[in-house]
Amino acid sequence: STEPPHPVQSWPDAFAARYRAAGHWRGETFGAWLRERAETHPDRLAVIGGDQRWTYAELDQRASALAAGFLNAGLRQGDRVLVHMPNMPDFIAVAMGLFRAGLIPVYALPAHRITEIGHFARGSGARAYVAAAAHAGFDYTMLARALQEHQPRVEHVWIAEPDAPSGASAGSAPADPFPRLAALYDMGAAVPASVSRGSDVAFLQISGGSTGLSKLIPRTHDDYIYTLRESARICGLDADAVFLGALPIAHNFPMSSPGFLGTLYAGGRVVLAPSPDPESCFALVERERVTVTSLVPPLLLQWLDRAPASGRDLGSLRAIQVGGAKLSAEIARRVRPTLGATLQQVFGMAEGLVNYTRLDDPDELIIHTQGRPISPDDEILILDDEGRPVEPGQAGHLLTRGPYTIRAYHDNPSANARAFTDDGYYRTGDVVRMTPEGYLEVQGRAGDHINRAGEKISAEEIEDHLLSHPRVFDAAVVSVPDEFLGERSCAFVIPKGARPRPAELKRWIRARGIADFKIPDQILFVDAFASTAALKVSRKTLRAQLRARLLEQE
Ligand code: J2J
Repeated sequence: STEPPHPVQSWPDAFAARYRAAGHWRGETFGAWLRERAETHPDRLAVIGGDQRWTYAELDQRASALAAGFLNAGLRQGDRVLVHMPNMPDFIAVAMGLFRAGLIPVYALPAHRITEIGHFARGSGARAYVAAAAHAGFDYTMLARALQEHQPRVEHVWIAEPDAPSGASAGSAPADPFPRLAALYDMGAAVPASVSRGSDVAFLQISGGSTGLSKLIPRTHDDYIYTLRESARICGLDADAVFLGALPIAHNFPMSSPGFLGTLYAGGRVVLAPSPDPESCFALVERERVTVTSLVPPLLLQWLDRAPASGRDLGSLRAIQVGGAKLSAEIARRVRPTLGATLQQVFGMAEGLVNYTRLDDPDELIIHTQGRPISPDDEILILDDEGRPVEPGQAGHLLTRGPYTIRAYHDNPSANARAFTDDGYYRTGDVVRMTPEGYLEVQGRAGDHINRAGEKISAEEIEDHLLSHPRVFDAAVVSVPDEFLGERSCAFVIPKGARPRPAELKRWIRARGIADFKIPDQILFVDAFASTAALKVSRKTLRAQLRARLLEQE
């Protein structure tokens, strides 16, 4: 028998009432709005990827067919399901199918490996795992096998096959024993458009994890759909919008700001790129007349470098959204002249708060700021180290609460005690200043995570992996400015006895089953961390000292 999902600590009644009265929360659900769209414009294209082109009617049918399939297999409303898929149409069918059945997707990134997936499975109590067979040279069926060995609660595994030319797989039976996602589709099943209420948790998103391991973020239909509706409006999306999913769409940014979900909400068209590589994306922009996409700064740099000589017609692009990490003004300035589209800076977080520069803002704001909040009910505090509001225009710690910022992580009291104030503000860990116009400029970060090209890495998590090596006495991981990645990771290691080779340590960490982007870019050996006079420094101070030492040397 299944346990009910952990109760979610949500907004106090007075706040919820206010957000409903303001029209932010409307009791809409994912399952219901997809059905509505499919009824109003059944033949309009919704999802394009690989050799698939699905209309809204087809997407809606697929969502119902999968909802029926999941329930037939024995899953029950409220059960959590790990979704581990790259950009492929089935990702969207699975997400919509789970929503429709009242099942709770837990989104993992394609780069995640067994250690992270095991952690999400434990934390969410997931009963099922849906993955692509293989992607970017990695075999996810092996991961599925290891997962079921370690987490017997994960009773079900379904594997999605990427498109194969028809007949190609005929003779070759799959090597793994797992049922195929394709066999789960119960086409023609009669399924209600939605079994959920607006206030129900719709899915669990994964936090960047500033300290320790990633936390699970419960998002409700009401709060997330509010961000989709407003994001689509702020980004000018309508039925003519063609959104290119270039980043992995499991990321909160290309999922919801406005991302593929905001595009579908607005009745537009989603084009999925299997890889963010500029050449393959440019080909899709030209072929599908893409109007908008979302990029992280290093990817934007590649687009800017390669667009002029690509020979592709990129004239359909109207807006290029950039977020996930700080964009420098120099690069921001190149967007319009090179790509012929408006830059939109996006500063958001999976926990909630999202800021946008508006498309018609003066260049000054578009180039130099990370935008202003979505909602008039987003409350922003900028505090000094003692917790007092800073003077206007000064930098400080950003705290926020509002109609789409969570009040607590999923089932994690100790993280909640650190991350939320008593009156419900989320401590973002970001250091910002506010301009006289009310726009935010991200100055840096108080926490010790590394923002590597938009991927967040917890220093602590990687230190723990290093410490598991028999020849590592101590380790400290820090971020270092990097011209291309924004930041890269550097591990300082005190060896125990003979010094291991850096390549050996990297192999060791990789073999522990974690995402590649978390493997330190650089490993430096030192005899000691701090002078003996300062034996008892905090981990945070230590990391700051090591970072300073490294920057002095460069
Ligand atoms: C500087 N730092 C930024 C920016 C995020 C939209 C856009 C991004 C995310 C995201 C998201 C930044 N400049 N423009 O979920 O819906 C850093 C901050 C922030 C953290 C959140 C969305 N945009 N950041 O990146 O949950 O440090 O969400 O707190 O992955 O990324 O990371 P994440």
